[in-house]
Amino acid sequence: MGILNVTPDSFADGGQHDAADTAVARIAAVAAQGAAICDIGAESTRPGAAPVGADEELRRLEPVLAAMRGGGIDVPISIDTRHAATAAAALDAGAVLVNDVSAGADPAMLPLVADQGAAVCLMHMRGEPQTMQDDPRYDDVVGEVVAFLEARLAAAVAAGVPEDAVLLDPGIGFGKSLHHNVALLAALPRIAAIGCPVVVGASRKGVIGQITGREVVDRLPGSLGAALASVAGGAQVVRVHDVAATVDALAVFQAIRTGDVQ
Ligand code: HH2
Repeated sequence: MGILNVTPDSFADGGQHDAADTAVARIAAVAAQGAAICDIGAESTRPGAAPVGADEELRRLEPVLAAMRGGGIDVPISIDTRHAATAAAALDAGAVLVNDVSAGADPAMLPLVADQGAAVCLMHMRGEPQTMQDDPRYDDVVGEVVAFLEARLAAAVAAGVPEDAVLLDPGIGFGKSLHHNVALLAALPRIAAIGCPVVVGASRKGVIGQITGREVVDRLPGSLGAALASVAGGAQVVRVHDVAATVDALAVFQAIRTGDVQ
């Protein structure tokens, strides 16, 4: 899953793709580099970010939605939003997946996904982006995240979303310390055992910086380590900024793991 943030303030690519031409070019590049899906977000959810309403999200997304409606985009699109109104507009323009970092907190979100026959990624977050990194605490981070994801999966199914249309994500960096993030990355088999495809987004995040001592722009090697470890642990989707490098790393990893080389 390649990332496109049409935001002025995302932590890794803020301000790079918020003009119409650069956003559409980024989608084409993500596809050409081998991503199976392009995840488009219009609200930064980095620690400390102020919330963005659906109106502003839709204003930022409009050029991309217009390109989607015009048929100029040939990679499956995921819409990264907490707002059902934004998800509805993106699904209407052809998106196939709603990536909701609040796991369906908007009461209209899960019924919308069910009605539209879309898929949904439900992510664990503790608190709100603005304050989530203020001393997050858990008694048992893995157990609490697993229980939350199971409960949100049940809520999605109750709303009419088929279980096989749900993906689950432990939410790396969303209200978690370094130790919490590492514990969750090490516990992916437990999350995968819930039975849904697992998504992991660790690309260029603070956990990579804390382990390697690198600034955001120098976190590609560390991010590749996290992507490979995630897939080894059972993740089916890795959400990344550096698509070409990740595709190559995964190709080598999978060839060795399966012995399938032509
Ligand atoms: N992380 C971010 C945003 N959306 N969605 C899922 N499912 N999993 C994640 O880990 C995840 C996510 C934050 O990363 P990014 O979009 O690069 O930055 P920002 O929130 O600053 O736009």
